[in-house]
Amino acid sequence: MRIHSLYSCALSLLLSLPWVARAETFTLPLLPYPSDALAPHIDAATMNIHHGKHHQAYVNNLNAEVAKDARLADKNLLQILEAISAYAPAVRNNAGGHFNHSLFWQVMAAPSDVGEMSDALSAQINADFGSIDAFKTQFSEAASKIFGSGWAWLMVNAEGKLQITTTANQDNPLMDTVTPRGTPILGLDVWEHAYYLNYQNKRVDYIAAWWNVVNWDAVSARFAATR
Ligand code: MN3
Repeated sequence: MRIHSLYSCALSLLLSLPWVARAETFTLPLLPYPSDALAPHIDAATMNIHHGKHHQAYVNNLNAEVAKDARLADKNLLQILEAISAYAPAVRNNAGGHFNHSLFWQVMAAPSDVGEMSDALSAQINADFGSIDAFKTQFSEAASKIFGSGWAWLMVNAEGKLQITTTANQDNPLMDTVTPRGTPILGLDVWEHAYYLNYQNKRVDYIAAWWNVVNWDAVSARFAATR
């Protein structure tokens, strides 16, 4: 009897601890390259602050929100984003921030390691935008015109076509609050924290340099996964 009640007590204590009951705690992913790998296009100091401070804060804040809302306890990031209208604004900002930055690191690489666009991706870009250059021009223009903080995306939309879209703050096209929706395969962060140390107010220069570090192998793989 005594052993049983001790066991019950220990069990209920364990289950009351959020990190035991939760299926997942969100963690900061490692950068897939050294922080100076994208230089001179994106400098190491920017990468260290952006990844180690900004992205870490989104992860920490998301975990704090999960601890407050039991509905989030068994949800993965994709499930949270696709039903984001159900949750507090802080969930939207920080789940978005965590997803967007996790994607951003993956779709960049050192200039010597960016690979090539797959035949399937280049064919789809040609079909949907006319040419690779036309796509890059449209994407760069969309990114440069975002007022304030946000992201530019290349996504696969509901019709299976490639589409350029932009979102404010840490929103993304997976969210049920965002129009148009789709699956992002490339994203560009145009928050000032992404470029201000090196480029100050010259967002257009940052965007132009960023094309040198777009990881086409990774973008092509994301495109293939939507087929
Ligand atoms: Mn950012």
